[in-house]
Amino acid sequence: MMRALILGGTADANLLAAAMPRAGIDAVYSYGGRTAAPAEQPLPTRIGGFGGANGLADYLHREGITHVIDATHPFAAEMSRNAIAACAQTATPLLALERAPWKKTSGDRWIEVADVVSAVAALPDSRANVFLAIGRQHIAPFGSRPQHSYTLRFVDPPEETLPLPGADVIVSRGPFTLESELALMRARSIAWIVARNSGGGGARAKIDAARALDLPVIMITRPPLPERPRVESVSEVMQWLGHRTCLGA
Ligand code: 3Y8
Ligand code: NAP
Repeated sequence: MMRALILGGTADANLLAAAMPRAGIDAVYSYGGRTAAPAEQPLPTRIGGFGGANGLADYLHREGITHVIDATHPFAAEMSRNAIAACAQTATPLLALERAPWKKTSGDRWIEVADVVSAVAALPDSRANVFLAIGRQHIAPFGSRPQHSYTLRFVDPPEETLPLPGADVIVSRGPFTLESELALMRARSIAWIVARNSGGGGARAKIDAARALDLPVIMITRPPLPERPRVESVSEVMQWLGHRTCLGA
C-alpha cells in the first residue's frame, strides 16, 4: 500500500500536496517548523525535525512510508542530504521536486556569489540602500558592513534584537508581485538587492523588478547537492508515483 512523505515548505510542495487527495494517494506533509503559522495542507501534517538522517530513517520505517518526495527549497541542503542518506539506508524510493534556477537574461545586472560571506564582500564600500531578500537566518554577516541602510524581509516578526542595528524589517511571506516589488524598491530608493537563486515564481518578482529598475543583484548560487532523481513538475511526480493526472496538473 503506497504511503508518500512530502518534505515540504515551498510553493511547489503545496501544489503537490493538493494533487494527492485527487489521486487518492495516502500522503503526509512535513514542515521543518521554521515559521509561526505555516500554510494549511489538505493532508495530515507533521512539523519539526526528524532528528537527523537516522531519525528520518526511523520515521520512514515506523510510519510505513513507501515513497519520499523532497519538495524542500533548493537552499534546504541539510534536509535534502538527510533524505538521500535515509532513503538509501531504508531502500525507500526518493524523488526531488525542484524548480530550475533563475537564468540571467539580457538586462540583468547580477553579481553571482557562492555564499552569504561573499555576498557581503560584493557590496560597495560607500553607503547604499540595500534590500536583503534572503530571510532571517543569514543576516548576521552583514553586520560587518554597518554603513549601509538595510531593508530586510521576514516571514514572521523578529523576536530578538537584530544583528543589524537600524535595519528596517518588512514582514511578508510571499508570493510577491512585480508591482509590489517595484513600489517597495522605489519607495525606499533601493540601490542593491541581495537574493538567493531560489528559482520558481514565488520570489522571482524582485529579480524582474531589479531588471526593470536597472539595479544590481548580488545572487547567491545554490549549494551543491549529491546526485538524486529530480523532476520540476507535479505531473512528473504523479507519474513517478504511478498515477496519470489530468494534463497540466
Ligand atoms: C517554513 C512555509 C507559498 C509558499 C511560499 C517559494 C515561495 C515565498 C521564496 C523574498 C524571499 C526566503 C524565505 C522564501 C521563499 C516562498 C514560499 C518561499 C524566500 C515559507 C514557509 C516556510 C518558509 C521558511 C523560510 C526561511 C527563509 C525562507 C523567507 C509557510 C513561507 C527568504 C528564502 O523566519 C525564518 O526563519 C524563515 C526561514 C527558511 C530563509 C531564511 O533563511 O530565513 N523560507 N518559507 C517551512 C518549514 O517550516 O518547513 O510558512 O507556509 C515558504 C515559502 N518560502 O506559496 O505559500 O519559492 O516556494 N522563503 C529565499 O529564497 O532566500 C523569500 O523575501 O523575496
Ligand atoms: P535545512 O537547513 O536544510 O534543514 C535543517 C534541519 O531542519 C533539517 O536537518 C531537519 O532537521 C529540519 N527540516 C528542514 N526542512 C524540514 C521539513 N520539511 N520537514 C522536517 N524537518 C525539516 O532547512 P532550511 O533551509 O532551514 O528550511 C527549512 C524549511 O523551510 C524547509 O521546509 C524548506 O523547504 C523551507 N524553505 C527554506 C528556504 C531556504 O531558503 N532555506 C526557503 C523557502 C522555504 P532534522 O535534521 O532534525 O531532521
